Amino acid sequence: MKEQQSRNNRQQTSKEKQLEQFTVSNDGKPMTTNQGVPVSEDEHSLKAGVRGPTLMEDFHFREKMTHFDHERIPERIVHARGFGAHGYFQVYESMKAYTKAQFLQDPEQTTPVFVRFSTVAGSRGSADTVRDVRGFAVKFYTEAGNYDLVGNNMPVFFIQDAMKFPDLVHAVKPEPHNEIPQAQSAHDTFWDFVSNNTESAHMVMWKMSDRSLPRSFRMMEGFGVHTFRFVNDEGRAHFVKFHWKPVLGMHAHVWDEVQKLAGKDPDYHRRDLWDAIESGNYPEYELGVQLIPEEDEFTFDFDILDPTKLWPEEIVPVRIIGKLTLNRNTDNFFAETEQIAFHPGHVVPGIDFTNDPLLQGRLFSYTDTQLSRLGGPNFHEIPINRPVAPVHNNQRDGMHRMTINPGQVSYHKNGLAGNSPSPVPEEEGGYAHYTEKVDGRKIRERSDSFKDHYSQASMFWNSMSEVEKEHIVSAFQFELGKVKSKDIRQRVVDMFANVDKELASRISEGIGTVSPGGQGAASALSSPALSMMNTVKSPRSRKVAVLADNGFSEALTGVLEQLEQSGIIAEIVSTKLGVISGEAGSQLEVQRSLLNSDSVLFDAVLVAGGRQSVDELLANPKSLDFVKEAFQHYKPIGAMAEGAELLLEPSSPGVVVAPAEQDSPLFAEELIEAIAEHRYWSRVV
Ligand code: HDD
Repeated sequence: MKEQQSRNNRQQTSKEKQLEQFTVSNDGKPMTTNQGVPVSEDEHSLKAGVRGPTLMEDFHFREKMTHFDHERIPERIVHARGFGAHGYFQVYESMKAYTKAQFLQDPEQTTPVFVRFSTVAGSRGSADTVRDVRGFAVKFYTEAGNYDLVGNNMPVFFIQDAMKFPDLVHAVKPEPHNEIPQAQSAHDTFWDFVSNNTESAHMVMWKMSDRSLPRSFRMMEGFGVHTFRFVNDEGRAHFVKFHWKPVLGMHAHVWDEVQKLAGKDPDYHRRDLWDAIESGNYPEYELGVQLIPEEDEFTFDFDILDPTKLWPEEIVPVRIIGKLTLNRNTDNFFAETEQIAFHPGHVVPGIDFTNDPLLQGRLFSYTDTQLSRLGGPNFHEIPINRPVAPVHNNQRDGMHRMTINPGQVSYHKNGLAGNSPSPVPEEEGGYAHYTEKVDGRKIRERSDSFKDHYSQASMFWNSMSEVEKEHIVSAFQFELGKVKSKDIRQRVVDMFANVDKELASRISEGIGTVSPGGQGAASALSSPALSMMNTVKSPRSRKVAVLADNGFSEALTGVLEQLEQSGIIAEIVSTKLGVISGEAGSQLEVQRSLLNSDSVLFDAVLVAGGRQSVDELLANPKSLDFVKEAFQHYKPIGAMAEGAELLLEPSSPGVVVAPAEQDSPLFAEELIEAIAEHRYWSRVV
């Protein structure tokens, strides 16, 4: 509702205006066939007699059924499950010195965007919270054409050459003979691939880390991964890496929690994004760039074009240059989120490629896949894919062509149409590729500078806090514990001894392998920016379950007000749906019953005081489980007065107790602080 109002109040972006031309509402309209013929009846097929067969001439039935029969299109080969939203991007300061990209020049200008977040391995109907990399794909509808930044929530990748992408994907997807397991890498073929392709070591460390278990799409980083080029209007280039930094900070779930969430709410992440936007909690991410002048290409002890390497932020600082805000949900999931087609090759003047062999291969794959997914070469005409910049060329025909190009001429050069459409010189905005000098023999080989597979994997491990290390070890143990082949398990453990001996022996302890050989840590480097512990903390839009029942203490109302003021979303959870009354008669609407709720759906729990309310809750074992599980997932817990009777460990870190009612404003403040903290890892569970 809030969102609907703000949609109407604010100015539409150029993309929204364009989409509006294709938006058709059925509200209050008479029903027609696809030919516009009014339909008089829509429940019965046309039959020869009420008990007779359906007639061939029933065009309405045939049309309705034919359309239905063809409603599905192939899902994306990877990143099949995703969720998107509209928004806008604004640069903080002109980047003219580095790039002529039109949308990065003017802080006054806003550029419409569409963002699609995704998991990688699972199919369209799989759960949101599985352990996986998350896609973070942004389409900027700039005035100089569409620019797609098709990234992930991790800054490196499993492989160095696109030639191996089909192999990687075949290995991680469900095994082909029985299509098991869904949306998981915890199986033999994935780990067989890893142990035979050691370039994956660094990315596997990220995948086994908490980065794979984001609390929300709104609370994860994004990365362009590859090294791209910024080119300015003097033709000077800088190597550039792109970062998205969430304003709410980076936060993760715990493993036990995501597994439960996959059953309790498989739509957890998409629901979170949808609800946040509907309630005006617009997700925000700052855009950061790391820049390296061309002349410094070879001054690092890693190859800056290797996609299994990041540029440590402590060596090449991230410069924050703008902000992305997501402020509108889709009107139709299929038309927008499913049909959007991203491509790393959709670049605009001022942004160019490098010779990263993974990027080079991607430049082929993305258009190619849309041909079968979206049914032909005209997918750029689907409303969500249309640039807001005008499109004029001599391309014609093809499946589902929508544009009507009048006139006799569809070739270049021509004399009949004054040689139009005419190419645009570079000085006037035409895209001209960066004139990098390239020289070499044709060869199927990898550069020697790509051969260090372990240093940065070690750096990642060295940069983790003890808690994060513990999570990584148990992730490896979980995944490898599901691998049937003992040989594969052993190979993986031996491989990761090259990252860190302690890591490998800790993994080994849990999975029946022998303590590893290998050379030990490949690097002593560390990069504090890689740890999720050093992130922004905010209570905004965190969800708190308020356990209460009839007879709750009236102090609750004031606490709820304070929570709301700090942007926290409190939901009343009780034994039954309906309305509950406080000790002095105030009333609260119950949003969820204990039956259809669970602590994994919340960031924190607050138990209200009041003798009668607490007795009702104590009589229901689900409420005790609720609090216990939140405790085991390290979540902040608050309890008011008698509410503390539901706590097992009232004096643990992150457990805030209000012994007396007059303390409630202070209690609320402490609770809000605890909620911002996210998790209390020092708690013994
Ligand atoms: Fe990819 C989809 C990200 C390597 C081939 N990829 C896809 C999406 C994201 C990424 C976010 C989903 C886009 C959407 O929401 O529609 N991919 C990456 C990143 C990579 C990467 C960050 C490494 C740095 N991808 C990669 C390689 C290839 C592909 C090396 C093949 C050579 N990716 C595809 C694809 C997909 C795709 C098969 C499936 C659906 C689509 O493109 O539109 O073409």
